Amino acid sequence: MYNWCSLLAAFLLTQRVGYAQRQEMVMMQYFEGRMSQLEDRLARCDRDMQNYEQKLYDLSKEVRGRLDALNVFKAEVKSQMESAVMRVERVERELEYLETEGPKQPCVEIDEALLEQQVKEEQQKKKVQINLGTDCNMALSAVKSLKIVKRAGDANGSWLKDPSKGSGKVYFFSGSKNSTFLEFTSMKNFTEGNFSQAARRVQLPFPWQGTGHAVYNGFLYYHRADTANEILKVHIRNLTVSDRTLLQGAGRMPAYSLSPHTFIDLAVDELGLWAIHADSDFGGNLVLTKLDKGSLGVEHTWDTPCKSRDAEGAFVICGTLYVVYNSRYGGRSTVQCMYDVHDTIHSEDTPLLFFPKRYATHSSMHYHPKEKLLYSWDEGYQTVYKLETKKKNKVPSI
Ligand SMILES: *[C@@H]1O[C@H](CO)[C@@H](O)[C@H](O)[C@H]1NC(C)=O
Ligand SMILES: *[C@@H]1O[C@H](CO)[C@@H](O)[C@H](O)[C@H]1NC(C)=O
Ligand SMILES: *[C@@H]1O[C@H](CO)[C@@H](O)[C@H](O)[C@H]1NC(C)=O
Ligand SMILES: *[C@@H]1O[C@H](CO)[C@@H](O)[C@H](O)[C@H]1NC(C)=O
Ligand SMILES: CC(=O)N[C@H]1CO[C@H](CO)[C@@H](O)[C@@H]1O
Repeated sequence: MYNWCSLLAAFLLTQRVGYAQRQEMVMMQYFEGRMSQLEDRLARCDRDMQNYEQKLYDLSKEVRGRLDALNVFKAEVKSQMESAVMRVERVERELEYLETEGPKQPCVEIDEALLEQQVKEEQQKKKVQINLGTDCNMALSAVKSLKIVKRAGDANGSWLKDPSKGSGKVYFFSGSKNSTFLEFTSMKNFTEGNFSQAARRVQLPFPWQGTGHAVYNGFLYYHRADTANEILKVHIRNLTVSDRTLLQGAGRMPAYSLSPHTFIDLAVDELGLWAIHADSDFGGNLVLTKLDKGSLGVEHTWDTPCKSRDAEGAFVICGTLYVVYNSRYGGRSTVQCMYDVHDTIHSEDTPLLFFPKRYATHSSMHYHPKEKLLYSWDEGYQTVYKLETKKKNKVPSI
């Protein structure tokens, strides 16, 4: 009984073991099947992936190709637009120049107007002398008319007058670097004279750079070429260097991004001599420095909020810096930033001041404090802007 029982148990056990073995094999087969299915899918996936990558690559190649074509097209359109604008601008200037060359001779009119003004100034001299320094509370209110006085010299350059008493001389700096310049005895000689004969050709002991020169009381102040920031004061008659100074912080970037040759711009106003430069340590903003006319010593320096980016020039009136902006292709110049060292004028409260002409590229602007004129250089044309001023609004400090 016991044996039979154990036999049965053994039989059942082997059955069970056999069953378990079969079960295992089935499972193994099942797993193998799944594995090979998965492997198949993986392989398919791989192929798909490669396909997909290839397609993506082809697509991006095509897109790149089209973008390139588009860029070429864009550049073409842009350059065509630019040259069209430039041509319009040229024709416009030629027309204006021819008009001024006409029988009415407005250049002479200017000269006469200036003479008249000078006579009046002579009469008012005493009054002016009392006012100077103590009561300089003028602000620019408008840039009025434009006169094209002459067409001479390079595309870039500068011309200016000596604003000190009794001098009507005109100084002419063609180009952006040279060691010579021309001196004319009067505006009349400049506009009418035989250009090569009327002028005195002055050869400086050291070359100048940029378009930011200033003349005052028979002295020329200029940025010495091939130095970072050396300013020279040279007596124009005997050509001796009477003073020199280094303008700290200047010379690492152009003062105005649209006039890349000028690193230091000098200006004369009712209060004296100023230097304008852009400082890369100061976000490329303009720095205004008051210099002593006599010794070139720095009297004071102001960091202004005015940017050098897209600026083409600047001038100072009664201690207020006016910065003129334009576009790279020449457009309508606008005073968009001012900085008043007396803190009575604020850019935010002042409307934009537009220049009268539509297309212009100014390589220099020099303010004449007595005449209230801006002597500027517009692609080889010597032009004069008449400025209108008003009394500064006394803003009560809060
Ligand atoms: C300097 O000016 C003279 C004429 O004014 C010109 O002939 C010469 O080429 C100029 N030099 C440079 C370096 O521009
Ligand atoms: C201007 O000067 C040049 C030489 O300096 C001379 O050849 C020319 O004839 C002069 N023109 C006039 C109108 O005097
Ligand atoms: C040049 O002129 C200035 C002003 O008249 C004078 O101070 C200076 O001594 C002169 N220099 C020479 C070398 O003649
Ligand atoms: C004049 O200056 C502009 C930059 O303001 C420059 O692109 C141009 O080449 C200059 N022209 C000459 C003749 O030097
Ligand atoms: C006042 C003066 O110097 N005038 C000069 C103007 O230019 C002519 C030559 O074009 C000279 O002969 C004059 O002397």
